[in-house]
Amino acid sequence: MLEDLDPAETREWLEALDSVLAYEGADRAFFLLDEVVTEARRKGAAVPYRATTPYLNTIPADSQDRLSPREEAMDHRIRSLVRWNALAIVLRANAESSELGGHIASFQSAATLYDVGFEHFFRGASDGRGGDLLFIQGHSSPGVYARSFVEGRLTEEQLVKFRQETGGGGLSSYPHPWLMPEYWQMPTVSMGLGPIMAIYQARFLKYLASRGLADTADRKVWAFLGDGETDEPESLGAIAMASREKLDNLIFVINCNLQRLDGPVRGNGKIIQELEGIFRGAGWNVIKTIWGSAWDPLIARDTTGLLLKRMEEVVDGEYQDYKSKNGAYVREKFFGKYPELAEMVAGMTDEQIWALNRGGHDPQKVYAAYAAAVRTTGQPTVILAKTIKGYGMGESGEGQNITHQQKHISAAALARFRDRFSLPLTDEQLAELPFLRFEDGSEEMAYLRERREALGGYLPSRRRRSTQTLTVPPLSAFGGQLGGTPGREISTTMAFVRILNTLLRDKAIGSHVVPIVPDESRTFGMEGMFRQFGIFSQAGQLYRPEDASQLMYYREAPDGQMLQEGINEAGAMSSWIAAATSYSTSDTPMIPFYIFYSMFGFQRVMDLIWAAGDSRARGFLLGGTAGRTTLNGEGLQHEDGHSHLLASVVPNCVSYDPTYSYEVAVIVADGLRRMIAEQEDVFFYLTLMNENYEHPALPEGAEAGILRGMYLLRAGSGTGDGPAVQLLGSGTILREVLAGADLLAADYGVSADVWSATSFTELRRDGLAAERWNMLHPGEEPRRSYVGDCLAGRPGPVIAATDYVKSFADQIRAFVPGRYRVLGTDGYGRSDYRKNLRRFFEVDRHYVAVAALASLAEDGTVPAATVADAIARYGIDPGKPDPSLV
Ligand SMILES: Cc1ncc(C[n+]2csc(CCOP(=O)(O)OP(=O)(O)O)c2C)c(N)n1
Ligand SMILES: [Mg+2]
Repeated sequence: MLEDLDPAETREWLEALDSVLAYEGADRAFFLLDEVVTEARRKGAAVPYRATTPYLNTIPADSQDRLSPREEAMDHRIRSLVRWNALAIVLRANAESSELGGHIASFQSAATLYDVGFEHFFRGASDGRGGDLLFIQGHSSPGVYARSFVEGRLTEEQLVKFRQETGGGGLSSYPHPWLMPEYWQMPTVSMGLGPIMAIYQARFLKYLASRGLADTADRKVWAFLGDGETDEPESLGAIAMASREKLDNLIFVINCNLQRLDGPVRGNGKIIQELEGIFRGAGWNVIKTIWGSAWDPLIARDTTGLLLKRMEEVVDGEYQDYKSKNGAYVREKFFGKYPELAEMVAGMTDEQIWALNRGGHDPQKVYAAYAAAVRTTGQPTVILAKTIKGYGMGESGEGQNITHQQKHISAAALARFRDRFSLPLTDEQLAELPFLRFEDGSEEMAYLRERREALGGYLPSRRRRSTQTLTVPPLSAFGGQLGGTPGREISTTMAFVRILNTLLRDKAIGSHVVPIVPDESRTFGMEGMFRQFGIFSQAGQLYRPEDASQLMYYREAPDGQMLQEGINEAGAMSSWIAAATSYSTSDTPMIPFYIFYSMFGFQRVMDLIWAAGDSRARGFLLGGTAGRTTLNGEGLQHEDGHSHLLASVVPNCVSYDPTYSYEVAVIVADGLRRMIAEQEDVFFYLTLMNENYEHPALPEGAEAGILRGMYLLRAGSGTGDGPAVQLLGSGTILREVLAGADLLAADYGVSADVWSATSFTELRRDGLAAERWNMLHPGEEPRRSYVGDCLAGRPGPVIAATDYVKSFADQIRAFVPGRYRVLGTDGYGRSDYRKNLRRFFEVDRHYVAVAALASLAEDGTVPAATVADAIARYGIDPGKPDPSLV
């Protein structure tokens, strides 16, 4: 705070300002102030930047949009029942023990924020426009179920099965489209993912409109966040994009109850002011809803600014403390600091002081904020609403540090809750925790229905299938990839880019394809698409690009098809999710291809990929520059040897490690069939490599094997009486396997069948399914795994080699008949030539041959001396350190 060196002079300036405000209005006052500050800066005065405004409501009391008295009364009655049901859902679920969990305090603090939205703002989908998209704070879900019950959308049987889902018909703990596919749209409970996904959903709605694919003009994306949640880097990490892209269809509502799980969010500061500064700095429209209407008369009487000074000097830790106590305590601690303030409230009772409400609990203030937010153009809006965690829970939790996980409420506190919200329950009924709804034919029920009808139907609600069915091209459309590349060496990345180009030009689905890159187009040879398909930019291109004279210049356009997300994998993944769920959120199926450095995929944004699975996303993820020894020069942080293992644990992710361009084509064509034509809720992950080699043509009849995970690529040359082995390989290492087979034949007369194992993960899933069926169907003809089908009767031990950790190929061990040995790239990567890396990680042709001979020796088919001979012949040092440990 600066010192006032000349109060008389200060008064003169302020009086001048008062008169401008009175006679010429706020705009003129702002203009003059801005001129004065600019002039001072120009003259060299150091005018400090202030990102924040006073700790007051942004919307003054006299310019609020208002609910009518009837609406306010109706809303209050409805909200009271919703509050009660939300509490009863959790209390009843935990009646036996606390095993099931659930949260009460978060929703009680946010009830008004949701309620005003559901009654007056959130648009349903039945108006044909697709409706608003709601990101509900995960642990507030009991409140949303509670409302759906009052609306008649959920039954009592469902409510009593909160968090009891395994038998069917239960309600999921948090918003999960996977578990409640006709209800929840957006998974949110991993903190931080909701906000970033919301930003990209809002941008994708603009993309659809800009490209003429869907009318999204009236739709809003509402994201509800906790104040503690804003500490997640994902929550705030993309907010500048939202303002840059002028996402006026995006509204963040941050429930500032000042607490997170353990304690205060900013005990020593003010979370609302901090967030205001951050969002204003990032170009957002910020609406602070701090004080409820009960404060308005006091604020109006604060002519000296002393009340504001007190409001500003008190930190959040104290504000929280006040609300865990009582009115007398607030009088003493807050107002009592200054005699003038104590005097201001001298005529008020302790109850009246206690009733000085916070903005987020005042429906009029919340309504005013929402009304202003939906009117805002050219900017996203954030509403910072101050609330009380555990509102209404009294001594069982209000404002207390323990409240987040409180699942029990004393009988006395329950009775006070009933009284406070005028619930029609006797003391005896209280104990039974009955769920409450209004009678059919009641005024409240009629009002509820009328409101939701006016707003286009009930929410949340999710579309399972798109009504639009796109015709996907047959495999033959990718003819260029099926015939091989005799005499030409290309990478699978190149093959993929050609496939993508074919799809982009396809008459039926071309406009639905969304190529997404995080600043790696040139890495993957996709820069040719810039000019042809354009990079999406609402602003178009306000400059002449440096390379304008070139064929493949950098072109940005409002109808650009590519999403170039900058160096931002989380953002790119969020864009992919928006496109991959567009069949549901906008009834407009899109086909996103997100291509990234494979090391910066699953490892970097696994939690978003998990949320994509939960969201029933449909689309393609492409791990470019994949393989620990194939991306050779980049070293430890870049060389991916495990993304396939990570992919394998996502239940609806179908993943492949193809070697040849025809395999890529067959897999993409099948992905289109499953996800787009048949609307199956799966998504595909393919690894693509940057190593160039010649590709053979699609072998006759190989398609089914490619998709199931393995097919015989080359039969061994043996006649049947000599030693034989079965060799499996994937990705670039399949080529080492082929070379190893040649060595075995030439140097040791061993015949090797070589299998292309396009997906160890799909093979394992198939094997596990067969094994499970057999366990549960004793006495019936056992089923055999596909691996078993392929290898049954084939001579010799089985050896697999990949560019991934050994666990990857090891997945199928249980289904391999006979001896099984696995080579892989366990350990940290490092930079070198591919040849040296493959030697180092022991996955090159020589190791393949030695491994095969070692297995034959263990089977007693060849003598141990043969293995020793090969080790010497291929120059392998047996004393070499284990690469997984160095
Ligand atoms: C990534 C992640 N980390 C931790 C949690 C566990 N968690 C759930 S709620 C919560 C506290 C939330 O505080 P806040 O965001 O302020 O929400 P409030 O309940 O106060 O509205 C925590 C830590 C989580 N769900 N996700
Ligand atoms: Mg909080």
